[in-house]
Formats: sequence, structure tokens, C-alpha cells
Amino acid sequence: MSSVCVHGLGYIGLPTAAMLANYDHEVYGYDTSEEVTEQLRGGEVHLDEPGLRAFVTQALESGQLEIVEEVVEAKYHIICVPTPFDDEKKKADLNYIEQAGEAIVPNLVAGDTVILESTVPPGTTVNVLQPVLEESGLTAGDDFALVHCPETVLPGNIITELRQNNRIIGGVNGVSTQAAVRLYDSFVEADIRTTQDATTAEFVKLIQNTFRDTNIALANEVAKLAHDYDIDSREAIDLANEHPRVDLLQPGPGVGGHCLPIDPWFLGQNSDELELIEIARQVNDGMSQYIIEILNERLGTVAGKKIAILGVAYKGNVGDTRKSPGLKLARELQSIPREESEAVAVDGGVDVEVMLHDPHVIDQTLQLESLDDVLNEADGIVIATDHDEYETLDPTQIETDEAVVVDARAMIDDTQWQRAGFDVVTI
Ligand code: SAJ
Repeated sequence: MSSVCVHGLGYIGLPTAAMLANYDHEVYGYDTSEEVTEQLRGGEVHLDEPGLRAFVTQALESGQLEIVEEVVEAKYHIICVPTPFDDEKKKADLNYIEQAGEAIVPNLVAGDTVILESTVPPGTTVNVLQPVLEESGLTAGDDFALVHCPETVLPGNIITELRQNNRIIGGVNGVSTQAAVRLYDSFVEADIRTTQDATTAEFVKLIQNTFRDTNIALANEVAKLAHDYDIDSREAIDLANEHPRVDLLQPGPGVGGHCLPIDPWFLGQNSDELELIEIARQVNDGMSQYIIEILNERLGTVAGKKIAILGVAYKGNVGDTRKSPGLKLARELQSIPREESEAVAVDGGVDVEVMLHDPHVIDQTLQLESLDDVLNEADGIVIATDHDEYETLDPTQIETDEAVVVDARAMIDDTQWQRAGFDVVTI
């Protein structure tokens, strides 16, 4: 068993620290936020993830996980800090990675291993982190091991996927790679694939999420084409996927979360070759305008109308609103320029009343309303998130029966709703 210092106790770092501790490693959890470390020391888990509280409590109570105030010496350092995305410049901000590296420098001893798990543009491990760590006077590959091992867990299923997902480990040399393999081998039940190159490991993680984003863009374009031919896109995709070598994902209101809409840009950070991938991003980002077009067409105009958005989380059954397609749609509805309509609001935009509902999101800054209120008053209803709760909506219980419904997640039974008088468009 080894000593491990985990840097960054967020959605990846905290479950990883607890996992290692529960597999008997001697783990030190460090976070630059005092609020986070204080809460954890008091037994409070600051993240909403199934099973995480019990998992962390077990690690803390066994004494194998200690939350520390300063970075400590350890055989392994695992960096799980955020890499925020600058939307304007379409670039990753790597400051947290550099700061984590600087904090390791005074604690780095020959024979240690430094692992970067954060998602980063290709080249970051060797071009950004390595020079910082070498300020210690030690050389990567010769004196200490340095690797990239991307995290691949799905929010909502993190603890299971930490054990069961295949891992990819790329070190700056073979010795580095093998040092990291030994650690992951102690809890990963799936395959551990290696590459003698940290940049390849970084690249692989990014093309996984880019594959998904581009696939969804194709599904979204298929949905728009199907609409023009007056056929059901979901049925068409389902039938197309009968082919053993076809696997289209599902269309929707756009792609949210902190990975799929961002990682394609990381991929192009140090290259000029983004072409298809950039267009796919535009297709997915354009879905909110497509929904507004449908609403305009069916309602005459959205100006002066009340639009209910069901779901402001970025995907079903989670409470995370990062890059949420529902919120993007709300913002765009509220900022339609006045030249596009006669109905002008006080602030100069078009007067659209947007009402939001989400049973999973807890956010005081959003004015979330009750399901009954938004449904009974709406001229237009958009289902933007595939929360289970929306599957069982009963159209006969809604006071109005003239609303236009844009079901961007194919959640409701359109025949039943049409029978109840609603004008339903499924994307
Ligand atoms: N979505 C669609 N259609 C689909 C599937 C998803 O529109 O058919 C939308 C979702 O509603 C959501 C967005 O895409 O708005 C992203 O959701 P997701 O479930 O595809 O992905 P994330 O961001 O929750 O997690 C992804 C995962 N990557 C892959 O599956 C390749 C996860 O394994 C990664 O760990 C995570 O990104 C990450 O951290 O990179």
C-alpha cells in the first residue's frame, strides 16, 4: 500500500481519494478551498453524488483518509483540479494545474510519481506541468515518474465507474507509466491500457467526448431533416441503429455539461485542424434557435407569449446546470432583438415571459416555479431535460389545452397529448 496525496477534492478528486483509502492506501486529501476542507473534516460532503457521502465517511472513519491543510510528501500525487474554459478565447485556463504543480515542488522526492487526471489540451503534461515540477531540481522520467491518466466517470455513477471503467495511462517514459499502473491496479477492475506518451493519453480523453458531441450533432441534423420530411426522427434513428455498425445518439435541445461542449475546443487549442468538429459544435449550439423557430412558426410569434421550459439541468435526473441547454434557450428567448418583432419589452428586447421548472435543481438565483403553475399558464411548453418526472405528465390535468409543446427529449406520448388538444412537435 502507498501514500497518496490527492490535489483537488471535487467530483473526481474526492471519490478517488475515498476509493484509494477504502483500498487501504494512506491518503491525504488537499483542497485550496478552506470551506471544502472544513466541511469534510466535520463529516459533511459538499457534493451531490449518489453513494458518495457514505463512501467518504467510511474512508474518514477508518483513518485511511485524512483531510490536510497543506500539501504533504507522498509516494503518489494525483492532480484533480478544474481546468476552466474561457468561452471568448475558446481556451483552457491551466492556472490551477500550474498552482498544483508549484505546491508539489517542495514536497517532491526522488522516486515519487505525479499523476495528472484533469482534462487538459494535448501537450499540457509535458509542456506545462513538467517544467513546473522540474523547478524542484529533479528530472521527470529519471528522478520522478510523470503521467497523464484521464478520468472518464459519468456524473451520477462515479463510484461504480471509478472501478469499472477501463483506464488509459500515458507516462513520459515506460518507468513512469508502470509506476502509475501499480496504483490504479489496486482498485480498477477493468482493463488498464498504457501508452508511453502522456500527450496520447490527453488526446484520447478529448476524442472520446468529441466523438459523443459530433455524434449528437449528426443526430440533431438528422432530426431537422426528419422534421422537413414529416417523419419521426427517433423511430428513424432507432431503426438505423439496427445495423450492427451504426450507433447514432439521440437528438435534443443542445449539448450541456462541463465536458462535451468544451473538450472539442481543448482538442483544437494547439492545432488549426478543427473543421468538422467545430461545425458539430455550432449545430449543437444552434438547437436553441431551432426550437425558437418552431415556437415562432407554431405560435405565430413568441412575442407576448408565455413559454414554460421543463428542465434546466444539463441532462436527466441530475441537478447540475452547467452549460444547460434549457437555460441557454431561456436566455435566448429573453434576448430576441426588437427588430424581429412588434411586441417590445421595457428593456428593448421582445416581451417573452419565460417560466422555468426543474425538480432536481436547487439554485436560489433561478426563479423556479411549480409544475402546475408553469403548465397551466403556458402558450408554449419546451421539454428540455429528460428527467423521469416528465415521462408521466398527464395532459388532461393541464388547464390550457391549446399550448404548443416542443418535446426536445421525446419524453411524452404525442398521440395522447394531441388527442387532448396540444400541438406537439418532437425533436
Ligand atoms: N446528450 C444528447 N443526446 C444523447 C446523449 C447525450 O443530447 O444521445 C446530451 C445530454 O443531455 C447532455 C450532454 O449531451 O446535455 C452531455 O451528456 P453525457 O451524458 O453525454 O455526458 P457527460 O458530460 O455527463 O459525461 C461525459 C462522459 N463521456 C463519455 O461518455 C464519452 C463521461 O464518461 C466523462 O467522464 C465526462 O463527460 C467527462 O468528465 O469528461
